[in-house]
Amino acid sequence: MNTDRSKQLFESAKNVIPGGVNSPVRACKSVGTDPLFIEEASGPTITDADGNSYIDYVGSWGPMILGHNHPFVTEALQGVLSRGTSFGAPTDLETELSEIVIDMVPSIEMVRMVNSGTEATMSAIRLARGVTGRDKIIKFDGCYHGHADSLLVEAGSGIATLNIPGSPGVPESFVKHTLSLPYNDIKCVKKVMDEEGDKIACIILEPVAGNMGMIPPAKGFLEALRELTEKYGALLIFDEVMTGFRVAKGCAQELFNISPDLTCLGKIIGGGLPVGAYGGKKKFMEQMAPVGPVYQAGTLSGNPLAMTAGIATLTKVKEDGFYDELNKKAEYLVKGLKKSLEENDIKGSVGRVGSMFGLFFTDQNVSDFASAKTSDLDRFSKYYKGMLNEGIYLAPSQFEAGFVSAAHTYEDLDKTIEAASKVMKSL
Ligand code: KE4
Repeated sequence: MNTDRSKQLFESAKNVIPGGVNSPVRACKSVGTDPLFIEEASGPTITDADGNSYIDYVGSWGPMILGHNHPFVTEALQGVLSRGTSFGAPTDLETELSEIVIDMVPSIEMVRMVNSGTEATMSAIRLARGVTGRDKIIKFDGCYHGHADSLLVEAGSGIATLNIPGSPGVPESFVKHTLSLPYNDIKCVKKVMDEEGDKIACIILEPVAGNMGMIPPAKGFLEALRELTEKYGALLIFDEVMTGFRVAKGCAQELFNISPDLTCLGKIIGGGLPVGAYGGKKKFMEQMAPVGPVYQAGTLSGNPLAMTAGIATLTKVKEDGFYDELNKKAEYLVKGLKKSLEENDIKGSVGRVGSMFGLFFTDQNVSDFASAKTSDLDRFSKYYKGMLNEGIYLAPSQFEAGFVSAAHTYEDLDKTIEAASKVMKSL
C-alpha cells in the first residue's frame, strides 16, 4: 500500500508538532508504524492522504457512532453556521442538548457543558471534593480519565500504551491524594474504604473499561462501589466519556442499573466536535459557580457548532431500534473475530459491551490492568499491521477499544472477519 504522502505529511508535522501529532496515541508508537494522515471519511470508511480507504473501527475514538460525515449531522452544522460560530454567551442550543442528555440519563438532573472529557472528569472531581470537603480520591489502574494532573497515575490509554508510570511534570503533591486500585477488585476497595472511607471525596471509574483494552465490570463490582460510597459519604462518579450513549441509550448506568452521583460524558455527545459534559443531582450541580462556590469555566463551552453536532447525533441514536440493530452488528463481528482466533489456534479473547469491543492476545482471563498486560504486544502489533494491510483501520494499541458504527454494513463486517482470519494465520 503506497503511503508516501502520509510519510511526507508526517515529516512536516514532526517539525512543528511534538511527535507530529496532537495526541500521543495517534503516533502509533506502540505498534511500530507511522501514522496515516487522513484526508476524509464517510460512513464506515476512512481515506488516507494517499487515497487508500479502510473500514474504520476507531471512529475518532468513539464519537462517530452514526458513522463519519452523517448527512443529518453535517446538514445541521451547515444550517447553524449561518448564525455564527461562537458568542461567549448562552444560546438555546446548550439548553436543548442538556435537556436531551437529562431525558436520556435519569441520574442526571443538571449538566454543565465543557470542551473535552478531561475537563469533564477534572471538574467532576473538583465538585466532589468541594461538596465533601475531602481531598482523597480513588481511581483504578488502567482506567484513563483524561490528562488532569491528579488523574495521571497508572492511567490507561496513552499512558498504558506509552508505558509512562504517571507522568513527569506532575508534582508528587498533586497525586498524593489519588489512590489507584486494581479494577474489579471488590475486596481491595472494601478494605481501603473501611480504613479511610470518611476521607474519600469520590470513587471515579469507567463502568466498562475501554483504556486498557475493553474490560467489563465484574459481577457485583459496580454495586459494591455504590454501597461503599453511600456508606462513607463519598460520591460515585461514572466516567462515561466512552461508554456514554455507546453501550446503551441510557449509558452504562442503564445497562448495569446503577445510579452514580455524577456522570462525565464526551465523545458521542459532541458528534465529532469538541464537547465534554458532567452532570448529576441538582443538589451537587448547584454547587458549581455561578450558583455555588466551586469554580469551573470555559471560553468555548456550549459552543453552538458543537452543541448542534451533539443534538443531531443524540437525536439519531434515540430513534427506536438504533441500539438493537447496532449491537447485532457488533455481536456478528465479535463472533467472527472469535472464530478467527479459534480456527488458527491463537491464544486470545474477544469481548464486547454494546458496540464497544476488544481483543486480547493472552490466554489469561482479563479482568484488570495486570491481566491485560499479559497480552502479547508483539503479536498485537503484527495483527494491527496485518489488518491495516487488509484495509481494516483499528486502534493502534492493545490498550484501546474498537467501535462499530451504525454505518458499518454486514458486507463491511464480513470483509473484516475475512481479513482477521487471513491475518491470524500469519501470526
Ligand atoms: P478527552 O480529554 O481526550 O476528550 O477525554 C479523556 C477521556 C476521559 N475518559 C475516558 C473514559 C476516555 O476514554 C477519554 C479519552 N479516550 C482516549 C481514547 N482511549 C482518547 C484518545 C486520545 O487520547 O487521543
